[in-house]
Amino acid sequence: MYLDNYPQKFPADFLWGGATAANQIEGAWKTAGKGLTTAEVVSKAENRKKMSMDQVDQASLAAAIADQTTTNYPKRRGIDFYHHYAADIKLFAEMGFKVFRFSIAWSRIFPNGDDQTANEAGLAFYDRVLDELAKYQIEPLITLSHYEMPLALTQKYNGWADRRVISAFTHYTETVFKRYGKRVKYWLTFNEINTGTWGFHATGAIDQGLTKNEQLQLRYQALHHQLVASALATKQLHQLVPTAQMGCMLARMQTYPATPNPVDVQAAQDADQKNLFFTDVQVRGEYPGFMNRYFAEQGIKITMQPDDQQILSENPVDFVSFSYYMTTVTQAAQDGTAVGNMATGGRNPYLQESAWGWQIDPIGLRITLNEMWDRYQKPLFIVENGLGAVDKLEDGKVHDSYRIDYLRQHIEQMKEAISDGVKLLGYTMWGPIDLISFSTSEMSKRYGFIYVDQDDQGHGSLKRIRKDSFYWYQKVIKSNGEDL
Ligand code: BGP
Repeated sequence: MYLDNYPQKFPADFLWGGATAANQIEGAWKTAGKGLTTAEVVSKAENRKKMSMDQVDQASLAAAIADQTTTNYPKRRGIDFYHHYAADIKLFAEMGFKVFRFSIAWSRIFPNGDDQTANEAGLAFYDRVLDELAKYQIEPLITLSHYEMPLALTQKYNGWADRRVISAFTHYTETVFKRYGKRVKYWLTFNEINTGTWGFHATGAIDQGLTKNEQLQLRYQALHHQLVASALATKQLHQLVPTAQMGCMLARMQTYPATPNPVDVQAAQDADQKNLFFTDVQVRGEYPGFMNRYFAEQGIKITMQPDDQQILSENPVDFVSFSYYMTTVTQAAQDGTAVGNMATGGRNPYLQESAWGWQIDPIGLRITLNEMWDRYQKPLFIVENGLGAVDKLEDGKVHDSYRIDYLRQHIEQMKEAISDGVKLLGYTMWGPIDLISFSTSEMSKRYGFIYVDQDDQGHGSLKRIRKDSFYWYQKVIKSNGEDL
């Protein structure tokens, strides 16, 4: 017998689809009893030139808490998916979607995050969304928390910085598992959990005014609470719905060493480990040694309750999901620390970049898939990937060949990785319908196959228009990735 066989096609049950988040599409920010979220009060546009994104976010969040004055209008409007969901899902079905990733707004279910009873009108909205998906046999993939937190919990507890938020979260997750569990097989806990080290958006914890070390202390402690909450939600799901599967979600950014100099290679490995730390805990169930060393060296002390370690080790996730937009380059600095790691992004002369400076690296996706599979041996799911671009609407059409090129190249590399032996469950490209950008809060950074007639100021008919890429993706799904 010879070993002369390897997969050369996408598996027949491969899940093709698209991904969104509540605060970037829904709108209807105070409809049917919904509470405010942090995402709806941070104000991105102002002061951007003077401050970093995180500083702007934190300053406006602090102001909103003090006097409720700041407003993120685009996030409050979204693309009004709340009222267009049926027509939008019909368009996804027309493309042949097998899966649709969306998030539940916690504050639609519990307006203050920790209310005793759930808001029935909020629960009913997601019932309607699920009904619509079922109509077209589109599998839902639900993110429990995507870059937002009920504002009341930030006011009361400073978000995930406080351990008490864990029980508020698990009350919420228990409620939605009980309500939707029978109809939803795939779940994710926290979107891009690692970005909690970058700023408040993922933790809902304000830390402006603290020293760098104090900030790190607060952020990693908040993240510890999220890791425990994630494990507890996984436990609940497995108990309540044994057939369902829980995934973790990482903003994966492979980083290359700037040169073959071992100090650069080591610095790149170090940056990579800090990125993979989160999935390491969620898959392997314990803090990796390199982080214990890092915490000790930085004077960071993670407070754990006696059974935290057991909770983490007994409840690993079932699959590993991640977003993939770019790779970066890391170089060792004179003092041994890394320069140009994930957060700061070193330039790679071999790669082109998007209009927003995101380095486009399809081969990096194959490398990433191989490394993640090798490290975890758990099924992988690419739950975000795509090109943010300014589209031109001409005579009612959008000729977005640049988007098709980007996606085609990435899908080709996914296929290579499958041939390499990687187990890949599916692919939900980011923003199948144009939505509000996370980083800019603008409409004009578009990802979609479907154009939405709305400008940055919120003017427009909200009409949905199929772009050229719409028909292309339809063909890709129909041929199960053969006709690219
Ligand atoms: C990811 C987020 C998404 C999304 C995407 C694109 O980090 O999970 O919410 O928005 O990035 O980013 P942006 O909208 O800033 O272009």
